[in-house]
Amino acid sequence: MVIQDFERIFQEKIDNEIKIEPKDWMPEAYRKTNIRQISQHAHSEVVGMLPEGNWISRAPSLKRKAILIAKVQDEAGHGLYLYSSAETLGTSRDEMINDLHSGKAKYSSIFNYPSLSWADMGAIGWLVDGAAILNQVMLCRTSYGPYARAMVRICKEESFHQRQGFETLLVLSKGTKEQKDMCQDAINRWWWPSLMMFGPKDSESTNSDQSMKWKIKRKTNDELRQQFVDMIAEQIKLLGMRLPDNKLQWNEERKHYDFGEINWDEFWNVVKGNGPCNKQRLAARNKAHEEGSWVRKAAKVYADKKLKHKKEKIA
Ligand code: BYC
Repeated sequence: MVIQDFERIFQEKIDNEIKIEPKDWMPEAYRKTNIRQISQHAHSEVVGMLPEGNWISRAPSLKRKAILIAKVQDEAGHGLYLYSSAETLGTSRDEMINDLHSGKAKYSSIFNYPSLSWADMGAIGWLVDGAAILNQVMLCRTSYGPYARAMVRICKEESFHQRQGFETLLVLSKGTKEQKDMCQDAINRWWWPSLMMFGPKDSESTNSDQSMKWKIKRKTNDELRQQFVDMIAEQIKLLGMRLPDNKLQWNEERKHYDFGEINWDEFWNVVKGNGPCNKQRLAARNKAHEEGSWVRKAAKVYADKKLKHKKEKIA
C-alpha cells in the first residue's frame, strides 16, 4: 500500500464514525494534535487540584471536607486516565510531566487564579466544572478511541462535581448577609475566567479548523461558550445572584443570551505564564514531584520484585 491508501482508509474511518485506535495508521499531525490536547487536558486536571486542595483543611464541616477530598481525588484520577490515553500515542509520562514542570506545556488558564474564600469551592464546582463538562461531553465523541473512552467516566464524575458546587453556593445564597456577599464575590471573580476556558474566539483559534475536520473537536470554542452562557444565565436565577456582565441579555431573535466582550489581553497574559498564580502553581507541582521521588522509587522496586516472583513461579 502507498501512503495515499493509508490516508484514504484513515479518512474513511473518520467519515464513518469509526474510532481511531492506537495501532491504526494515522497522520503524524493527528497524532501530535491529540498528544498536545490530551496532555494539556491531563495537566489541567492535575494543576486543577491545587486551588481546591487549598481549602481541604479549612472546609466548614466534616461533610464538606469529605466531599472536597473526594472531588480532588477524582481530579487526580482524571489526570491519570488522560496521561495513559496520551501514552498510547507514543509519548511517555516522564516527557509530559517534564514539559509541565519546565513551563513548556500549557494547562487551562483557569487554574492560575487564586481561591480566596470557601465560596470559591462552590464557584469552581459550578462554573469551572460546568464549563469543563460541556467541553468534555463533546469529547466523549472525539475520534481517538482511548481519549473518547476516558471521557465517558470523567463526565460522570464531573457532573457530580458541578452539582456539589451549585449546592454549596445554594446554601450560601440562603445564608447570612456575609455568606451571600461571599457567594456573589466568588461568582464575580470566577465568571470571566470560566468563559476563557473555552479558548480564543473561533476567528483566533489556530487549531479548531483541522481539529473539527478530524472530529477531535465536534463544536467550536464559541459554540461551546455560548452554550455555557445560556445554561448559567438560567441557573443563576435559582441562586438569586447576578453575573457580573451588564450586557448579558436574552436575544429573542438568536434564541441565545448576548454577553459582553471577554478581556482577551488578560487571557493571553495568563496563557503566556503571567497570570496571578502561574509561578506559584508550577512551584507547587515541582515541589510535590521532588518530594514524591522516594514513593516512585519504592513503587518501582516493589513492581520489579513482584514481576521477578511471577517469572520464578512460571519457570
Ligand atoms: N488555557 O486553537 P485553540 C477540569 C491555547 S480541567 C490555556 O482554540 P484548541 C477541572 C491552546 O492550547 C478541564 N491555553 O486550541 C480540573 C492553543 O495553544 P497551542 C480542562 C489555552 O486546542 C480540576 C492556543 O491557545 N479541559 O475540568 O483547538 C478542577 C489556541 O487555541 C486555553 C480541557 O483541557 C485555555 N483556556 O482548543 C476542576 C479540555 N484555550 O496548544 C475542573 C480539552 C486555548 O496550539 N481541550 N488555549 O500551543 C480542549 O478541548 C481544547 O484544547 C481547547 C482549546 C478547547 C481548550
